[in-house]
Amino acid sequence: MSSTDGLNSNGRRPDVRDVVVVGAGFAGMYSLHKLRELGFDVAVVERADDMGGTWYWNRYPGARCDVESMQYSYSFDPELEQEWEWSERYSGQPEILRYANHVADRYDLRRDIHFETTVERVDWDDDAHHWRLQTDRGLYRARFVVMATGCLSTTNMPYFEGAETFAGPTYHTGNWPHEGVDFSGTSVAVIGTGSSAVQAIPVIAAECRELTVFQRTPNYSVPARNEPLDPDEQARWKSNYRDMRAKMLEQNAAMVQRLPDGEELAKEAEAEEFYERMQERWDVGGFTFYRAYGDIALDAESNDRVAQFVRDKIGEVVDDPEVAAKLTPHNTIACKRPCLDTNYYETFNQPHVQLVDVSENPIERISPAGVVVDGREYPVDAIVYATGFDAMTGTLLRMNITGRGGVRLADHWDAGPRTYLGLGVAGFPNMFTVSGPGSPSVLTNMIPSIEQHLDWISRCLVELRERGTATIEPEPDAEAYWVDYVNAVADLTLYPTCNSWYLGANIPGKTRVFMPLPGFPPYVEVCEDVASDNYRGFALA
Ligand code: N01
Repeated sequence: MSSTDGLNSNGRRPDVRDVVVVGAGFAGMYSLHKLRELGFDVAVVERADDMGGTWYWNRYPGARCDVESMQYSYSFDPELEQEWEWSERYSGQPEILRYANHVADRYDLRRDIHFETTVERVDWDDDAHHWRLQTDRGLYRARFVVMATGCLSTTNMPYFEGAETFAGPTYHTGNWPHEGVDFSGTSVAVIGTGSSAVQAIPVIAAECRELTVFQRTPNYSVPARNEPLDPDEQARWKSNYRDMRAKMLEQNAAMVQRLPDGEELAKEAEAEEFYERMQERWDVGGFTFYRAYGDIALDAESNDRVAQFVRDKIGEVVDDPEVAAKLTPHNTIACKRPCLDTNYYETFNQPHVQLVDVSENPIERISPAGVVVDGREYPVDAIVYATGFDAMTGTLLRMNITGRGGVRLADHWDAGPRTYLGLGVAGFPNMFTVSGPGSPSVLTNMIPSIEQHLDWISRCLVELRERGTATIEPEPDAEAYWVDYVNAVADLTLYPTCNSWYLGANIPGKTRVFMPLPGFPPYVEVCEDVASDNYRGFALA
């Protein structure tokens, strides 16, 4: 497609592309492939020097996907899914990054990706009806922008007095050195006990001389039971991939579990039956644990029964009762993103690993020699910040986006993110957010969610092209309705009851709003319905 026969090309400047996609992770890669195949003139801008998004940045020891390999992959090309061989039940970061690179080569993606290009401002030009993206490598113009910026792509570095005075090296799990880090013979501090730390701690402990973990909130973790992928299982999936993909899309989290979902209420189960069911799932490993009963995320009494099962396990696994008590959470289980682990609790039985509880006495400061808590200095050679991300909104807000009439996205989202379907924002025409706030996104297997969004966006762009429609944007009423709807659905669950990053509670000053929408299948139905009903709730002009 030439630059003159693009979307509503009348009077269009030759340097205005059809679409600029921001980000070259799994969302950006599929955006490029899909939209290019449909004849759009697309460029991708990416701040990293290569593909992979999350899997490019998160190279910390033990980084691994919590979604099983046969399901954490693209479905758009049956040949691709047949030819790629996964080696483990859950893929490690290096293997996922190899897969991303394979996809990039197979579909010749690199030629339209501009690496090492950071977006600094994004402005809608009301007169010209296009976006201007100012980057550190120059200006891009596009009729449409696709924000494929990821949900967990801006790291959270909490302020600690004296952090800059620390004499040794510091690392953040979300921005790990590519050459790797050799911890052998050293003493290491890990700050944080979220999913990243739960994966990294056992691996760092196996390498270093001494490990000190600073824990503000203990976390529930269930064994992943990772293992080499059984070739028969891989063959079974491959011989039936279309059906399996369809089954995945019927699930709330867009992934099938190893055991069937229990529909019964946990609080009503007989003690023996309850224990056997939970134990079976504990042994099988993975998120199937949370599907044992139908009401774990809905009913406080049922939830606490399941939480107690995990608390008891911590007590059984951890030798020192004081350490076990510190590691034992008392909040709602699965309210923060559940962790899967390989020997996490067991690691605290090793004599060179110590746990420092900073829930009541926060980290006071970082000294040149280490971490200071309650007046005591813990000397270390290196500090690993496993302190998470400014999730879902951080990266979008950092790009200084202004929409119609110069309205800043930061102002429009002052009281929390507002979107329609998690796909668009009122006053920000022709801008699509992939897995944006208000969509199931982080509560699902991300790759199917990404594909669903991109399939919807590309259908929309094709239809606009066919009709000669220049702009699409959510109507303010539709957006307001959607924000209320997302909150109402979240309030049916126990999710809003703890300080999670889903709520923005991990970032000081961030407005607390539950950002993702629970439930993938009903969401997909609404998206389809909206598109089929002439993009109901969107203004087309
Ligand atoms: O980050 P987190 P993460 N002083 O925000 C602590 C995905 N992921 O990088 O709980 C002391 O969960 C903080 O304490 P608290 C997954 O979706 C996926 O681990 O706020 N501690 C917490 O313990 C996951 O949920 C995979 O009290 C401080 C930790 O830092 C998401 O990424 C693997 C502190 C941050 O935990 C984020 O996980 C890994 C302070 N001032 C991650 N500030 C997969 O397998 C923060 N903390 C796909």
